[in-house]
Amino acid sequence: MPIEQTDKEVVLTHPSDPSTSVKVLLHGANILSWTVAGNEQLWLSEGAILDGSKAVRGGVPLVFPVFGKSSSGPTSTLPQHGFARLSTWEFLGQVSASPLTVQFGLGPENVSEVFRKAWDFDFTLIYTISLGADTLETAMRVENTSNVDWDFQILFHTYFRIPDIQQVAVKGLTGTNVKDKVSKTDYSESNTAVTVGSEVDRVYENVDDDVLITSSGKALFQIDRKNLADVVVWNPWVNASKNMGDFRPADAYNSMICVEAGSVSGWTTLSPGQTWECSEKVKSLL
Ligand code: TA6
Repeated sequence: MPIEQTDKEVVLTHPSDPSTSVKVLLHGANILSWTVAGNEQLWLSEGAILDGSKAVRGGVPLVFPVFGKSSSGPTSTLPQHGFARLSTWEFLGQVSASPLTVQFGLGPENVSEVFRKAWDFDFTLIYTISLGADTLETAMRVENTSNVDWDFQILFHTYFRIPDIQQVAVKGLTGTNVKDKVSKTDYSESNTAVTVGSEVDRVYENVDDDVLITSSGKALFQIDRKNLADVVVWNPWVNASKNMGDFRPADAYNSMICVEAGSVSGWTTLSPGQTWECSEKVKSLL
């Protein structure tokens, strides 16, 4: 069956290869797994909590309407990274057979009272997921269904599974402005290949080039983005991994890297009736 649905999750299986699939948890519309020819492409923590009580540690959590924590404005009382990853989305069904494509929806009616009070605007999010033979495409349509303007940030917080962090590099970031949360500095990236040898938590702003994740010089993933100008690179390394209760095993920082496509270095304002769209296409080159 190309699409299997339970009350908790939806699984898409590629029509011509049963070992190529994507699994989506309705909680957060969080992609938990993406396999290509039987090989898992995403990292999911062994300690990930999947019962809806917490954000999922791994796969592709959705960040909306705020990235991180904001100190002022309507999103300032929302939790880190907003409510999209903490809400139960509606499965809207299949929209195409080739590529196999499904949609999920989120509106105020799906958001908890607490978050609604915190961010009391009408909105509609339509999340589209397409599974190709070696690609995973995710797209988001944001609509302001209220009668006032509101601002938002959005990001696909993708956890990639990698063989060894010491061999990994991220390419396509050269010359971009970086907001480095670890060193608390801003600078222009001079490296042609960004490597990880300690905790990394950076927002690369207005990245023009396609982004490539490589291992020992061999391309693993190619990331194409539409309307997602920023790229966040995160690896918690030793200490921050230990400080996260749901990050397991503790040395898993060796096997994951977050390379996150987003619109987070500023805010997007939507007026009543206006819509905004973005997408990311990841190609597995393994
Ligand atoms: O996207 C990187 C980041 O913002 C880091 O600062 C780190 O906090 C990470 O997200 C995980 O955030 P979480 O709220 O899921 O623990």
